[in-house]
Amino acid sequence: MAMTSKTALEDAKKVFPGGVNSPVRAFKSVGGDPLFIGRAFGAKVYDIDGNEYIDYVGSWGPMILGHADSDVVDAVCNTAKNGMSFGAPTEAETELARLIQQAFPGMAKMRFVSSGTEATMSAIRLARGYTNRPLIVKCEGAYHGHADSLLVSAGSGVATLGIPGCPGIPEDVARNTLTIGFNDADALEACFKAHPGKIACFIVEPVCGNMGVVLPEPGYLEKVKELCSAAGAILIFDEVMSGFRACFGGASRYFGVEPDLTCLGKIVGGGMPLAVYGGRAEIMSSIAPDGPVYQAGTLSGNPVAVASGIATLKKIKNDADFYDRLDQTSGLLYDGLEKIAAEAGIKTVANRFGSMMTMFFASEPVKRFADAGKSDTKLFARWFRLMLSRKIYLAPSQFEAAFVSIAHTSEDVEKTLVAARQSFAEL
Ligand code: HOZ
Repeated sequence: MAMTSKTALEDAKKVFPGGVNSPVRAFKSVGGDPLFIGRAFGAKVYDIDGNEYIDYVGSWGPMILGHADSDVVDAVCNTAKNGMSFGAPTEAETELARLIQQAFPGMAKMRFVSSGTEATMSAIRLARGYTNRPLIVKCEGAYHGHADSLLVSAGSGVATLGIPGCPGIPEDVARNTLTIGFNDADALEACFKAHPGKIACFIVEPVCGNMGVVLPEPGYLEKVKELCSAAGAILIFDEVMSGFRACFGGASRYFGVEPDLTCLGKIVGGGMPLAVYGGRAEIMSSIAPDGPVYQAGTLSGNPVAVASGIATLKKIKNDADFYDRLDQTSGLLYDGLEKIAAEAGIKTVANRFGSMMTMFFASEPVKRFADAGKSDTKLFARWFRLMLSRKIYLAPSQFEAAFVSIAHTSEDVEKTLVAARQSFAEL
């Protein structure tokens, strides 16, 4: 008998905790069962039950070209035919690095890894190794992957599931992570004052994505850069989500603030497991084998993932009005949702950075996690399910982003807005 999403989940639960390989996929905070996906093409995903959905999850960010883009698929297939992994350098890695440098000129030197978690974890180690300082500062509700030091007061699945503190992280490790509110430069200044010469870095998503989308207030990024420089601490921008979302570059290019180190993932691998950290050459020269800070990986710079990244970035770069078109479609969706929610009398706050956005079921502006946390998550969950029943696939959490790809058409957006209007009416 053919499997359905329901029976596939039961089967998966026998081998995976919650039946999934990453917690937010389990739909725990919105109810119902996750869709098991059979295939995806362009802006659509198809579940194994035979349904077609307009997809705003986009594999949680990477699929900016839409699913199964033919140039990317060709690059991946052709590369795989010549070997899947060598554990040795290839010329293509340098080619991808050069492309990344065009978008992130501050990444004078970089290191490829396989996931955003690895990138941020390694950047933190580098910052500590380079400065010889123990403490790090992060923002409440920010999620920088699941490394021990970074799971303190984390967003994404940790916020979604309401996990207060993660067992398994020794007190001694957690103590070295200080947390402050996003958009609160005074709090960062206070940290530097309270711990002089002890803070290795401030790691921040310049545009938050993992507490839902939250934008930096004017002057905030400039101020944190100034504070970090004055304190001799490394400023790390985690642009795993914001990288390539609003321009051929990141929030650093968009807002004109250059960090010391940058972490990228998702789009940079075009849907394959590839991420990267990099920045000032002087700092990066502390990484082994040039320096003593050790970090390695069998699949780092994997040729198939690198080919996918090159094909993706080239396609974006060579398309002169790529970001204008993407912005137009994203704006249509964002403006439409705001208008429809207001007409329905539902209090929402929508935040957008280029092609990533979150509609919070909140009544006050969302500038940090404390604001996002006031959202009516139960109402969001009902709306999510109503939208899903109308074949619109959104991230199953209030504290995540919706991603628009270049494959989304204005018709897709119109259909989404019709579904949104009907769903709001039913709340
Ligand atoms: N950490 C991702 C969301 N920000 C979730 C990844 C996944 O479940 O695939």
